[in-house]
Amino acid sequence: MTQRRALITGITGQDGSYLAEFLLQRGYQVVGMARRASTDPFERIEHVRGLITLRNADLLDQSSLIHLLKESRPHEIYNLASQSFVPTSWEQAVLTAEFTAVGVTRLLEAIRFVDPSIKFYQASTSEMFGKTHEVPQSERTPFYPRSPYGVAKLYGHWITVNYRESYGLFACSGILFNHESPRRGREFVTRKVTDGVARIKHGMATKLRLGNLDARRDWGYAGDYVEAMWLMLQQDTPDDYVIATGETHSVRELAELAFARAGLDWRQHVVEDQDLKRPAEVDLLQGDASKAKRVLGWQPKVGFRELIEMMVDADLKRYAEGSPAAGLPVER
Ligand code: NAP
Ligand code: G4F
Repeated sequence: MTQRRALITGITGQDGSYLAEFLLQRGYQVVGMARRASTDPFERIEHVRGLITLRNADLLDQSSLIHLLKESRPHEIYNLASQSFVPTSWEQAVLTAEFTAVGVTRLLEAIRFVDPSIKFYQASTSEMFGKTHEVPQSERTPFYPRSPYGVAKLYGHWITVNYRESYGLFACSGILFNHESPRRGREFVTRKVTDGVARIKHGMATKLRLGNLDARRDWGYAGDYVEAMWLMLQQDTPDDYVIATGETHSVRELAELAFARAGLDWRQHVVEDQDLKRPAEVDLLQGDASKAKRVLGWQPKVGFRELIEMMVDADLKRYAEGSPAAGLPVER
């Protein structure tokens, strides 16, 4: 049997790194798409860099995508690349749409042009539910995005569905709820908190400024979620799936748990900052992943407490070792 080849866009991101590991373990030949940078963005995939092929292309550039597909001839494409930070989507709304919305069409067009038998995974998001119509949210819940990011992702979702229905592509949209890990970017709230805890514990800071403490999210572990992406492309027919834990917790609960892990009282360190609140908020996300459980046989393995403790422990260790990757403060 020929070795399966997978192309991952967004290979340098959190999910790209876990998915690359996962596919390598299953014997795949992995090609990672990265955009050209003058600095080295490969920190998250350093440990697998010698095992994968890296290629330059950009979701903004149609011909680079066509060339990449012609050259790498993948059986499966996982489109994880996007401008993924919600607050930036208000500051760079047009660019977010170019990457996160129209970029999906460029990739689907490249598939149509080069090889319509390629299976396609689109990284959709619970942000599409936004101002939620019901709790919990499933594949049948109406969408109401609340940020330019959410709107752009909704376009990406529907163009994936449309190309499946229009051209018969094997195209799946995974509606993933928030998923985190020690590799999460420091601007996202879980990692901002666990990084902040470690900095405070090591005497490098005393306060941590946060925005809306009442917002609630369904937080899972990224390592569990990449398996669901792969499972979607192994089915007989393409479809869309919600991937979530089914639990919801507030940012306040997150802070309490993370500080307690380091023996600290969050109330002495967390400062609520109005400037960090969003123009329009998604107040409550809680997913119903029963379809994924029934059809894919998928369910999460890591719970909320274990996830946050894993992240705090990793950041404490990083600072204890004086890692240069410990980085600069993020005030977002
Ligand atoms: P991430 O860490 O922010 O990674 C995003 C990736 O996209 C990076 O590799 C980035 O490359 C790449 N990228 C951005 N613009 C690009 C462009 N124009 N051309 C090529 N590559 C580009 O995101 P993540 O957490 O791994 O999430 C993966 C995907 O799932 C994203 O699409 C995100 O929106 C979506 N999603 C995430 C979650 C979550 O909770 N993590 C939930 C639902 C959906 P650079 O290194 O060059 O910046
Ligand atoms: O960690 P966040 O920035 O993630 P958000 O906005 O939910 O988006 C993430 O998950 C989506 C899936 O639903 C992905 F599609 C998206 O790409 C990204 O990965 O914020 C979570 C919540 C928000 O309600 C925010 O207002 O935390 C609240 N929050 C409170 N203080 C904060 C802060 N968020 C950030 N980033 N920084 C704060 O200081």
